[in-house]
Amino acid sequence: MTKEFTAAAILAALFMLQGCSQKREISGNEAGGNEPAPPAHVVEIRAVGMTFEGPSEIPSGWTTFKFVNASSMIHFALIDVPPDGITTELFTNTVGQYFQEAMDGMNAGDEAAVNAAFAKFPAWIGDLGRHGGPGLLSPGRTGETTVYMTPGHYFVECYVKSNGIFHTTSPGEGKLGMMLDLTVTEQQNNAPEPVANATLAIRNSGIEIVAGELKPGVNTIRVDFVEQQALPSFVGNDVHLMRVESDDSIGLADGWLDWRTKEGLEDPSPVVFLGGLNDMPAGSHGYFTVDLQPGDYAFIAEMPNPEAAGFVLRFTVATKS
Ligand SMILES: [Cu+2]
Repeated sequence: MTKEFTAAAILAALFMLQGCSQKREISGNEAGGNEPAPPAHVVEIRAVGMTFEGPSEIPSGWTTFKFVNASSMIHFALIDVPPDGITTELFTNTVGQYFQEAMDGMNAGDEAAVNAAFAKFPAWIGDLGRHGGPGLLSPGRTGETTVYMTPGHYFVECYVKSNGIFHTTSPGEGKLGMMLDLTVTEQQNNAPEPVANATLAIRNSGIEIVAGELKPGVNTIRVDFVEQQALPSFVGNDVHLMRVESDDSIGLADGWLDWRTKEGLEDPSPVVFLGGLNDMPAGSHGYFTVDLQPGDYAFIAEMPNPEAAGFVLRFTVATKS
């Protein structure tokens, strides 16, 4: 059971890797008009329909991913670190495909089909790493998430579902779902590390604010992954920011954040998400920036029943006095 769950967790991770993608280089020439070109450390990734658009190559260093959700669906942009030689195509045709088969089996209540799908996962799935990336972001919004990128090969993926189909799943022969290949070069962007006004610590027991405070206006939030874990559902610790607009907001989000259920991670989401930071290894840290109007919010994790696991942290942003 434990072994199966571990394998499943690994698979889940792989799932995330598959994603959409149209590759293009973002250059100053595309800024148009009199707008200055964005600095090299700001990398725009756009969600357009069920594809990602973004550069295929970026310099290394502290990198701010400006995640523009230009679609009508909720998405995230998880950065995966694939083992050597694993391409987005291979990932799509193996792990992505098998996750979808497992999901189809779950929806049909066919346990044998689920087990058969998980049994197909390649051994390299256990070597798949995660490196943060922008958290859940509702349609029409822009999020900013900053992580330190070392040279290498990465994938960006979104495994939200539409009509029971993971966004990472190939929409047809030879096509990628929400998956983007990203190569980080040896060239340095020389960007400074962001300065945060609040710091969150994530442990396997939950999320807490360990320094600073949230304020009205623009907040840069540092997230320290003190601990990381591989849950039976194949996901780990992360943090997303949601609006709390009614008494049932937390409960609705809590039920939605388990991808294994029919309604889980299915677009549209029952609450508004404002971004966050996806899974990173223990001992690492990243940042996300969000403009907060006065109101009620919660940090929450994408895992089964985050509230019971300690991964819901409510807070209120008061009106400026
Ligand atoms: Cu998506």
